[in-house]
Amino acid sequence: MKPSTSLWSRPLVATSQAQQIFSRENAMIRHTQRVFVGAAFALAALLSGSAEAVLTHYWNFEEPNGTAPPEVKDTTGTRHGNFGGVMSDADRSADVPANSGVVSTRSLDFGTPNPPVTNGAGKYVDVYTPSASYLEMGNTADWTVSLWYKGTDAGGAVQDRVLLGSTAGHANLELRTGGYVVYTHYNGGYQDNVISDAPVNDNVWHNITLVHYANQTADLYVDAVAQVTNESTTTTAGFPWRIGALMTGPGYNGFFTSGKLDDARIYDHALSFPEVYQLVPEPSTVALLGLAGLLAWRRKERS
Ligand SMILES: [Ca+2]
Repeated sequence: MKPSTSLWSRPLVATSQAQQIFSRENAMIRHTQRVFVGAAFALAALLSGSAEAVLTHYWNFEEPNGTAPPEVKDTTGTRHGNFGGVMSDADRSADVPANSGVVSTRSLDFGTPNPPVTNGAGKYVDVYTPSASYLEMGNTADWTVSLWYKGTDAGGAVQDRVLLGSTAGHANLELRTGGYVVYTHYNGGYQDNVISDAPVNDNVWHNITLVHYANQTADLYVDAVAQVTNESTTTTAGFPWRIGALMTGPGYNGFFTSGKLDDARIYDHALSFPEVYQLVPEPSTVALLGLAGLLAWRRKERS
């Protein structure tokens, strides 16, 4: 469209006091607009879910009748599980994360300690046997694993205190000595570079989210606060992450992880920071850190 002649031919006039005021007001309006646009953009990023992110496996432990196999149902996939060791339906707990963003009435309580001192057999969920196979997380694939953990487990050496995993693939999401959450992976030696800054064993519900990229790097979040980003997860093709159990690594049944677990999810997609943030929608203690994280993520996206 041809621009208006009157607009483009309007003569410039000398600066007057009125124009200076007008100019200052314009600057204020532009500044306000920028603030609103920035806030709206942040909000849009926060609220927009990725249409590409598919929740492929979801264990929420809400089974109304958990006494018949499969006792732990995969509500979006087919990786159902059964109680292992001395675990039973009585080990469902009403202690649930209050800010998981979904209605939760039950978690699974694996005991503290697990196993009970008076009983050598531990509590875990076996997600291997019903499918007769491990759920293999590709070394060179995008995926995200998210879960809620509450406990006081002191952690341990490699494969001692597994949250999700097995001993079949030399990679696990687990608790290291001191209660740090770590995505251990084997690359000629066990790598602990994808590890939390702070322990997660303070008996408070924590959301733990591991975002893995096809280029063999990962981000680790605790309560939607990035602990590490773009850390190497390089491992050899023969040692992927193979999930066969919750709260132990089958094959090492002397080791069981203490505490409670809820709302474990697997996505076939590397969630963005706003999507991770949505998993912890009311993080009263981390809201400002989350906002800072969002802004950092947006800067990273732009760079
Ligand atoms: Ca639940």
